[in-house]
Amino acid sequence: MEKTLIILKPDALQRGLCGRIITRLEEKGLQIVGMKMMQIPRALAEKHYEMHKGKPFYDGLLRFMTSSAVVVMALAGRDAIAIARKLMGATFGSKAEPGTIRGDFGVSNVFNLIHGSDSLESAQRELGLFFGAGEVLEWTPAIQGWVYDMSKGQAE
Ligand code: 3AN
Repeated sequence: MEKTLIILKPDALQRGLCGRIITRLEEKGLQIVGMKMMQIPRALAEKHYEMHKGKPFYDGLLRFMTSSAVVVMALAGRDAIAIARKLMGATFGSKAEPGTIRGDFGVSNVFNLIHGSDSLESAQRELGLFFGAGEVLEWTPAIQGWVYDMSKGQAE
């Protein structure tokens, strides 16, 4: 199964929205395979957002992401990366469609509640940054055969 890195950003925790956001991800059928809380150290935030270095919003983004506790999750599922991105909605809360996490819970273009990896390459890189050996678990949900058609030996 494909895996993606999700971060519930400081505003999600400060506003008490973690439960509702995680519920949406779980209800869709994405499987939690790793989850922990942390306050992201500056050096880790720099690595995570290295592609944005030099952009006008970079310093503010790093200050925000390191300002308070976050929840970091590894989610697994068929097409988990694209599915999570769709559930999140567009980057800016002001533009995100209703029905998406950012569209329903936020208006800010900076405090946008959630991060999700944007490609297979990013997911592998980001999971490696935030999770150490043994922190992402292999487990099979008992209901997997009702979430996916497994009759051909793979999730469909
Ligand atoms: P997304 O999180 O939707 O993948 P990216 O990867 O383009 O968005 O940007 C990473 C993060 O940088 C966003 N989550 C957002 O918090 C912030 N960001 C991106 N563009 C801007 C901008 N123009 N102004 C302020 N913050 C921005």
